[in-house]
Amino acid sequence: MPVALEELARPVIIGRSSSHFTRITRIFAAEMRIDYSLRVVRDLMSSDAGDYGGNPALRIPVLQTPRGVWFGALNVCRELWRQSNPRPRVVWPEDLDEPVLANAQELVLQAMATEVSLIMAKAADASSDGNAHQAKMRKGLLNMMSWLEGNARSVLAALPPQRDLSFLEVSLFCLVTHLEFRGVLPTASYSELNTFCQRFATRASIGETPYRFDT
Ligand SMILES: N[C@@H](CCC(=O)N[C@@H](CS)C(=O)NCC(=O)O)C(=O)O
Repeated sequence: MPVALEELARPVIIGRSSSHFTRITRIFAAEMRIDYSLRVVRDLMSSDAGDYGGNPALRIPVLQTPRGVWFGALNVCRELWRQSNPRPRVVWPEDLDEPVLANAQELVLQAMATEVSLIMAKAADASSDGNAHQAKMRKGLLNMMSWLEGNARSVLAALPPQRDLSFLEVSLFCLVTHLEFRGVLPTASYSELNTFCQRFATRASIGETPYRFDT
């Protein structure tokens, strides 16, 4: 295949190396051994959907493929999985059929979204810390983190043992390490979550996708 066409066929992840939702997709790409290029969105305050690969939500990540564009981390991960060969055994959110597992997934994604809101509010207005809704969001985030810390052991034990990867573990890892990376919350006291992160960080896909601010 000529080089230009090969480049076109290579999927493009539109995102940022400092973004936790983007990192989920980059870990999946690494685990699925999918070669991709990263198109960095430099200004997250842009209100031009074109800067986000056409995503009307003005959010990252987005995946561009010859078949079309995929909005959002879960969609992106599923498409990367569909493109992989062999396909690893992945536990997806809809496979989590026990309350502790399903609730853990809900709280991880909600905590990630709350973190985005807190970071974006601060970026837009450095004096926003005193706002009542910010205080509520921080309280909710602390509540979610203590729930996750208290339930981490049973969550991890309840995951199907015959798996290569789960969306839950990848997103949990990205959440906990991002809180520390962005200085949103100190995480040292979450010993169960830190033990999980240390173990999960031994995967090659983690070393290949460190958080950093794109220059
Ligand atoms: N539902 C989306 C959420 C993605 C999201 O919130 N991404 C953040 C970056 S980590 C973002 O684009 N923030 C821009 C904004 O809040 O305006 C997903 O699952 O991918």
